[in-house]
Amino acid sequence: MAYETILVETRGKVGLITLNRPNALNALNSQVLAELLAAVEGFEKDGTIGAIVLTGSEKAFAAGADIKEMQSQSYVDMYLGDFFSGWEAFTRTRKPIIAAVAGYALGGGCELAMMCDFIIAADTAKFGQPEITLGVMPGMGGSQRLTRFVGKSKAMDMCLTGRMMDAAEAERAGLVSRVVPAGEVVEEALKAATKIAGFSLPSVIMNKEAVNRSYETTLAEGLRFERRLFHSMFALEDQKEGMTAFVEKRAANFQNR
Ligand code: CO8
Repeated sequence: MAYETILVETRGKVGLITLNRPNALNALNSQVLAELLAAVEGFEKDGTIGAIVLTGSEKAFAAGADIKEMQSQSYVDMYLGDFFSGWEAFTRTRKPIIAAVAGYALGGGCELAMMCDFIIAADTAKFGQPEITLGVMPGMGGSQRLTRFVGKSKAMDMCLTGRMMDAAEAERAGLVSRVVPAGEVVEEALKAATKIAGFSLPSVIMNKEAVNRSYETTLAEGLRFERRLFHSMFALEDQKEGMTAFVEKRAANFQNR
């Protein structure tokens, strides 16, 4: 598929997707959604890929959903079209996706970063849910995911005032996992993704599934779920290889089986 709004590359075992609508600060429209989903699906099916990095430009990861696309939509258009519900498919991706965020991650851009498994931020990153300034509210998970990441007080502050959070505040608040100098953010994310892609893929996917489950269930159920997955890992050849390699004091050679 020829893409017009994203760039898609591979770096070893890592799939790299770059949002590429520079004239609109990578605003997310229906075409971006369709192309991004197709690219992610391609990497899901590609047995040589173990992790994915999603990034934007130095100025903007993404400055939100495309306001110009939404501006004249009616309630019925939005409701019958189930506008942007397709983004849910993005969150069903099994391989890990790291967001490498520089510049603006606003509205849907912040929400897209939060749909990834973790966020590595450049020190230039700015996060925000400014929808209130447009007379609306977050519509791709901002009110729900941001609250889980940073707690009620800060999420309320962000959603109700529309103010931006810089990278240092985002790291303090737990929104991002690390902050690196501008210019190094993609390399840092690729390094992390390459490390992940070197592990056993079944174990990577189960780790991701278990952490995500903690958002959806009680502690007791989550612990039971984790234990069941843990037990099942002893059916993996990679468990034998990983533990044998440790005992034999050598590097593990995982076969993803
Ligand atoms: N949508 C469309 N175009 C945009 C967007 C956007 N979100 N953001 C920037 N652009 C365009 C500008 O219109 C401008 O285009 P043009 O040159 O043709 O006028 C170009 O990108 C450059 O932008 P600026 O000139 O504004 O650049 P500045 O450096 O002056 O400002 C800002 C950068 C501060 C990021 C500014 O562009 C801005 O405030 N952008 C809008 C941020 C925003 O409000 N985002 C939230 C959008 S709403 C949303 O995301 C809702 C998600 C849920 C939807 C799901 C529904 C179910």
